[in-house]
Amino acid sequence: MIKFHNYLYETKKFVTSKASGDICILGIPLDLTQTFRFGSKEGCDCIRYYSESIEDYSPILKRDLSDVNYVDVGNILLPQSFKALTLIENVISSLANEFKRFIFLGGEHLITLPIVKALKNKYKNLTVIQFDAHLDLRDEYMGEKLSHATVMRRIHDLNLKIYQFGIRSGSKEEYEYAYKYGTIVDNIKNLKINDPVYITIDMDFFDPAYCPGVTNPEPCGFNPKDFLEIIYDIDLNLIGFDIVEIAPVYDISGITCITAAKIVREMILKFFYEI
Ligand SMILES: [Mn+2]
Repeated sequence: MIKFHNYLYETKKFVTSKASGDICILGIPLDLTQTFRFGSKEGCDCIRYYSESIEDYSPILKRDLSDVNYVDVGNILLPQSFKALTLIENVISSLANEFKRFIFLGGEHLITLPIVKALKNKYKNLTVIQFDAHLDLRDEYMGEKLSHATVMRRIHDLNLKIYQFGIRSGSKEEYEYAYKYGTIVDNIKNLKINDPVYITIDMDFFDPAYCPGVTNPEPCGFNPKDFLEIIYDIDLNLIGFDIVEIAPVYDISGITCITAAKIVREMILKFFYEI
């Protein structure tokens, strides 16, 4: 976010050695396994650009970003190949020694796999909450085990507890898998989780009327106000979160990116204000 005070993006490379702070913002511009609408690697920079239009102050939380010690370390320079996954995991393992909390701006949803792999080494019993229209529980998609359509299955394979919320799309097999393991939750506010939590937000969780600029829009979704009311209401030991699957080329008015920027601000101020 440009509003993020120690913005270091102009070097257009990863500059964590110059950065310091409690909270790290990292862009992960991966757009590798899309099969429908492309362009998610531009998401991180577009969220930053549109964040210019929002204030630092949250009138609901009565807190201000200027009172939070965060740093935007820019984007990882990535090849658009599966080698990127190892690179992402290594960078985040290194960041995990320098920072206490993490915000990742995607990029496609597959980035959540190396992120979680890196963070679970430091945070035992890491629990993952997914806000998404899609289950992403396929064992493989178009012959590929690693895909934005299989990412939650691969995370579940790591023996991590996952909760899925906002789901309204998936194959029969994915739903059977979800029911077998009880991953879908209807009411997120009632969850009592004492373990460290990581949240992944696929922007297609929201209704396409509010967030049209996504790779796989799915009708009948949530509105941003309902989402934020959930966020204001739940208490979690949140270690980090990501926002993925924005395709700015389809976000003509910028509303998807502005919504993402506002979510980043509110989640920082809700969960990372006193750490
Ligand atoms: Mn999705």
